[in-house]
Amino acid sequence: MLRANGIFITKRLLPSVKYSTQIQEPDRPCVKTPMPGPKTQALLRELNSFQQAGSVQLFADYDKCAGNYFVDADGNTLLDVFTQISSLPLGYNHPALLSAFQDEHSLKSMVNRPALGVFPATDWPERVRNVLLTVAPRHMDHIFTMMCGSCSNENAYKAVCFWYRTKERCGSTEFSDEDLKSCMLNEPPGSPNLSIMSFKGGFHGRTFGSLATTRSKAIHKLDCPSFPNWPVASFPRYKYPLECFQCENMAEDDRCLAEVQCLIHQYKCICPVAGLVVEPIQSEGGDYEASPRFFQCLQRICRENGVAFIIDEVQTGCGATGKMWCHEHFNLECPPDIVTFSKKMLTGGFYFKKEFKPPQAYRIFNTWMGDPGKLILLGKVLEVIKNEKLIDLVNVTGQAFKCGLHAMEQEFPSIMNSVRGRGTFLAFNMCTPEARDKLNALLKKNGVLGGICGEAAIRLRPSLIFTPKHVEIYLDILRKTFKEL
Ligand code: PSZ
Repeated sequence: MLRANGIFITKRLLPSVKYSTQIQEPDRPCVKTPMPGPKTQALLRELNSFQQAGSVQLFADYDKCAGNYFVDADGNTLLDVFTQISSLPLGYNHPALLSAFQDEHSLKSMVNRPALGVFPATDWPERVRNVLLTVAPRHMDHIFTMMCGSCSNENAYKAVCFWYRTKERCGSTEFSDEDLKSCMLNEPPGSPNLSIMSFKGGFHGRTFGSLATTRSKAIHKLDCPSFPNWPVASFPRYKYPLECFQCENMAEDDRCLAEVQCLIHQYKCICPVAGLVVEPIQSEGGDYEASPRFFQCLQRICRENGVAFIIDEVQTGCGATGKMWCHEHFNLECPPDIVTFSKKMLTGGFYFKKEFKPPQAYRIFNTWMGDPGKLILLGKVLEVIKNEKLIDLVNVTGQAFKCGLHAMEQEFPSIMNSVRGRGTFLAFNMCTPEARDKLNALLKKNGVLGGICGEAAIRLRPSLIFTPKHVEIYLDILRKTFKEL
């Protein structure tokens, strides 16, 4: 039996494979100095002298980081449940990744970084097929690679607008003189009045187009010109525990869906909605989830109104929710039109249906369009996920983690509530924003590097090699920290 803070799970649940978690890593966190420690403070002063370094929490000693443990400049060893904003699939210094460039061909593929849109390597088509397309969402067999999450969304929106205008031109790929002239003045019809709808609390990036759809916090958007006519709808805010509020939460789904429907109609005359972008679990905005039914209905509304349905899996993709893609939990009637990714996928990009392939070359394009080196690493990551059944591990660990958090919620009902999420992609709320910030700071002092989101939530984003053993360590420290609050 394994004990996860009062919750017992039988060993039978654990798949009988050797996990890479058996790679060398510390047994427990070990904090030696106050944080930021003296070396970290000196580095912060140095960096801040030529950069706005106010966001930097710690400097890492990446030579010493191992598995689930982050080691900072002052030698503090922390259990990492935030993993570089949810972007480390296999923890730190995984042997499969450290050895990825040992052969000369892989090394040269990394060193000679091509402009992928014009001079890809001879093995590029095979590599994309053997790596990215093997994990493509069902029936999504087209893909562009990109640099990061923001530019994946940015280019997905462009692909949607090309698709929409091509439909308006009845499939013709000819542009009128008026189109050609007006777009150079940023005016319609060449630069058409079209919009991408997003949700309150959504986060889709910080470049101008993606930022226009980001609605999580004002600080991300302030002082940047934007698209005033891009609509925003409510995203469900559920009451917890879910099983006690089924009717209320279903009514909440319906309220949000009615708003989407209404906005699409309202914007037909103002700035027609070409696409709608949604996170399967709103992450940066506060870890708000929605039911499969909500997503099924949302997709239906999009389809009925000729609106492209874009799912942003930048944070939720690559296994942490217990499926490769979080939207696989939703049993959608048909595949989404576009699925964007980055973070744990190591390269950015987006999967799309054939009809979203731009009619002309060079329209979705930039110099690098991704990086072959990252695809080599991703190939190794996917091999490890498969060989070591890491998605099964996520489900087992996630179950222990969620049970443990529910037990804590009962033990400390006045402090924490609303445990939620899928797989190890979990979160809970603290009673106040201040208590949340204090908890996160104290957790660090006690050896846990964690993340926050929304107003009062703690978000858990361990890598895929987090096991029930790590859950137990986390919950022990959480309990101890609650008593210090
Ligand atoms: O402030 C934070 O906590 C951040 S900073 C970046 C993120 C959260 N997330 C990136 C992100 C995302 O979570 C979703 C759902 N879509 C797009 C992005 C943007 O990706 P990047 O940062 O690679 O441009």
